[in-house]
Amino acid sequence: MIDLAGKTAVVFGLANKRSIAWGIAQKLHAAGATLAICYQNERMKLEAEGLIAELPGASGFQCDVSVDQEIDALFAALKEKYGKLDILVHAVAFAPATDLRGEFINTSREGFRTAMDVSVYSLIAVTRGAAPLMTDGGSVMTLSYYAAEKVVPNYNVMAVAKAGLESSVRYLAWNLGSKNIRVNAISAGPIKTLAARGVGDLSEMMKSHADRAPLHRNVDQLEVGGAALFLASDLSSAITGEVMYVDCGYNVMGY
Ligand code: 0WE
Repeated sequence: MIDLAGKTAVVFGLANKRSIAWGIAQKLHAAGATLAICYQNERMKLEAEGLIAELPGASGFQCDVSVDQEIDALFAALKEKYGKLDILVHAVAFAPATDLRGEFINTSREGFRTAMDVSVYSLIAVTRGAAPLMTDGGSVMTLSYYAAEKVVPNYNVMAVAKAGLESSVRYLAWNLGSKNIRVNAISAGPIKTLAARGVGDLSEMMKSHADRAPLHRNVDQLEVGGAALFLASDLSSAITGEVMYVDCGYNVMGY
């Protein structure tokens, strides 16, 4: 079993029990990590704190990753409480709903800016906050999706953001390698989360994903959590800058 006793992890992106962040938090907690779990705002607080209370020793923090002062305040609080960080999980994305349907050519400047800011720049910003606390090295991970490299109708501006996110993973890996901080992405198959709920034909997409994938099923949040646990642990000590697929093999198919 992987043992993360004595390791501290900060997790961004908890909204509810369907969040990928929650699947990852549960797995890291079961391995013995101390958890700091972040939710976006007051609106998310009640539900998030209810979940966090299920994990003994875990603490909740409010942090909107699109606001620099909130990131600064969060890492000051984490430094005060834990002294050191080992693991960072970034499970945050957002694009305006109007830009996730219809014609890509009509992507708005504001939608593009928002998608890049919330879904890509935030990884750079939180990694910058965490790096000085990762004094024994560390593992940073984010969540991506196959549409970063092949067209998935309607994913639109989020696909451009995920491509930028995967590139940011490589540049952060290169930047932080000398500090023994590894940076990777998990490219998860489609999962019914709050973020995916607004997607019109998601059920149909998931069915076709299950049909075509070598394992003939969909992935769940805890399976993404299992891969995150591996990336958080020393078992992955030579893996950085990588995009790891947790998609039941969907991405290997050509037809
Ligand atoms: O990354 C995602 C979800 C990203 C997402 C979803 C929303 C919906 C509600 C980001 N921002 C928003 N903003 C909203 O207002 N996925 C991988 C799930 C997903 O989203 C899709 C998909 C899939 C799969 C959007 C269109 C087509 C397929």
